Amino acid sequence: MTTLLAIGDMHLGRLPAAIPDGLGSRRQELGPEAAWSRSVAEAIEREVDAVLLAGDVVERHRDFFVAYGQLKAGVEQLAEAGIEVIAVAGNHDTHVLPRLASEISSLHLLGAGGHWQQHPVGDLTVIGWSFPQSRVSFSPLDSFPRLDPKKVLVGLLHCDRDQTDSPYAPVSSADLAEASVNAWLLGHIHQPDDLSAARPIGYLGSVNALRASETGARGPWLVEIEDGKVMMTHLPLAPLRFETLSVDCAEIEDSDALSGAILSATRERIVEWQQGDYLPDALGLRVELVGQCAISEHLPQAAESLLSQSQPWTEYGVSCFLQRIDTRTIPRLDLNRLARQSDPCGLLARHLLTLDEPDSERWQELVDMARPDMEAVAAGREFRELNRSLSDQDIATELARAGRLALSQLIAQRERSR
Ligand SMILES: [Mn+2]
Repeated sequence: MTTLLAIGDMHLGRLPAAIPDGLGSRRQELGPEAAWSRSVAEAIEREVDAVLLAGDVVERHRDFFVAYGQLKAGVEQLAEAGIEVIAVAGNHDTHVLPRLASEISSLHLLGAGGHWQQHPVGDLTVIGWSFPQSRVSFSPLDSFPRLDPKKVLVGLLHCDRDQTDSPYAPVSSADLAEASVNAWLLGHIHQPDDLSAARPIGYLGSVNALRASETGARGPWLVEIEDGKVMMTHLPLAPLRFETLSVDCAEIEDSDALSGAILSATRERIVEWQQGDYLPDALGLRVELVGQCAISEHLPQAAESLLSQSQPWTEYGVSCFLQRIDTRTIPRLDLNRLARQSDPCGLLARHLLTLDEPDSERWQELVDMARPDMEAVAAGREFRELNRSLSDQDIATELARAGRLALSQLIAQRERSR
């Protein structure tokens, strides 16, 4: 068996964003350098054959010395353990990575100057391509060699998938699928893909959360290759993690109860993670208050004051902090009574009742009607890195939320005009 540790966008030199003042002194130990040291330790512990870096290893050109020190220490430890390090350059480190590779002897740059290059590791071959300049508006796959590989071939590439006009090496999913590799390990987009398929193709994601919007598990991937089969496992060892936490406010009758509800939801989440092998050192919470709530209209203000007064706290050794709180609760409404009215409120109430029946034809009609508008929003530039497609259920949930808000506002308007 040949094993690899594959690392996505690392951005050495960047400090993690959205750390509260209370944890400011620990910023360094929550950043990319810490994620890199942990990955190095993991690679040595697991005795992998090689460590693969999918580009954007370094944040900027002027981070040469920072990256030199940090990368060199890790690469040398790996070399001592007999583990090779193979990297491709991305759009952030087009110039600095080749310079680092020429200074650090056991760091191999693959595909320099935009020429596909192969490198043997154990029973397999890694093939990669590096950015020749920081903007590349053509697909590197146009020049992918015609191969008839006898051994397992693993592709390593920094690229922008399915973004035709991108200046960062645009490639299409179809071209990726067509290339004669057993797996594509990609860099650039910070949201990791599901790589559990028999032929994994996708983004490794950032190795540590660099922004608060990078929610969910982050870390390197263990790649195990045996009998021609590729198996990938995400190792969420990032020191900093941001997480979306939905808190159901159905039982909350008083704004003082909000902090307790958030605390217990946080605890529950960490207990879940304790079943696995890794806990982050720090956890930034993006709380979403959801559900039907009796004091829905008071929650935004309660949330704002809670957020402004909050301090980091520790739960099972994890430093937790509130990064934001969004109120998405809906007022409690008696839909069955309202649905009998022959006015706009009645119509809206009937639609909302339909949205509770996902198996009905009318439910599908409502979802289909809303899809074009919602897809246009989801495709917007600001959401692109989320790499998210909308399911019918996503649309129905959003329609129900918007509908309930509109309905409660209609009722409030009518009561005011009485
Ligand atoms: Mn990039």
